[in-house]
Amino acid sequence: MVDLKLIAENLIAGKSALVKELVQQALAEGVSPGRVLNEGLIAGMNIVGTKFKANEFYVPEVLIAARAMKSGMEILKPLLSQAGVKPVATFIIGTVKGDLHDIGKNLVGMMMEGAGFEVIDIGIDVAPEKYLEMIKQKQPQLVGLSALLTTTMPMMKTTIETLKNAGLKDKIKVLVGGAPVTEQFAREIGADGYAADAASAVDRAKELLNN
Ligand code: B1M
Repeated sequence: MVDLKLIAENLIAGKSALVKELVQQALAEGVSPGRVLNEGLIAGMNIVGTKFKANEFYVPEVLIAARAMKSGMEILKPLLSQAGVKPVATFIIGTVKGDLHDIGKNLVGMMMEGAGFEVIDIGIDVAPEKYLEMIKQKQPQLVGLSALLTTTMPMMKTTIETLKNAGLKDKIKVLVGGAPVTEQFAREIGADGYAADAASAVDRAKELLNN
């Protein structure tokens, strides 16, 4: 019988092929996709997040672990929807208009996926109108804006105002982040939350959804 902790441990170690193999084995032994997800992949990514916050892991280790998570998720995804396992929530993330930086955004997306969120990545240089269109289409509970340039930070405010003007802001929570962004700036522009790094983004997202 596969110990689900072994899936978590190999995910943390970034062993993609082994994670995939163990996920397949657990399913073949009759473990439910939901348990494999929660006690294997999500449990592993939680530890990756904790290590990242504690500076025990850096960006490369997180990316390698996220790749291992994705290899397990490829097998689980169709089975989870068949079994009616719902994601924690839907999260749309993008880098705001004028800004082409995507490494941090991708990391946030991966950590959120690792925490059980359905993540819809709408890319870089995302205009407020594109956010609007995607929110209407996908109906997320949470929207993430990333900016790495001081010159694109005001675009976060413009995006939030666009959502307000369209009457959508009350229906969703907006999380912002990126190297130059601060908690105070987030408050000033009317965001619901701010996170300094990808692991904290998961914590903040969960707090926002519980409020
Ligand atoms: Co650019 N760049 N860049 N760049 N670049 C910076 C950001 C800069 C600080 C470098 C510097 O001058 N020291 C500077 C900004 C200065 C400023 O505004 N104050 C800068 C500049 C000026 C520029 C250009 C204008 C350069 C030029 O062309 N003259 C240009 C702008 C292009 C544009 O966007 N329009 C430019 C271009 C580029 C590259 C294309 C070459 C490349 C981007 C490649 C890519 O992303 N695919 C690049 C890079 C790589 C950087 C640096 C070196 C690294 C950024 C990065 O990926 N960090 C950066 C300097 C630096 O930070 N040391 C720099 C790693 C990443 C994991 O961290 O993105 O901070 P970060 O994400 C973190 C957190 O911020 C947070 O979680 C992540 C993980 O913990 N986070 C969120 C991020 N988004 C979040 C969202 C959340 C929550 C948390 O909720 C939704």
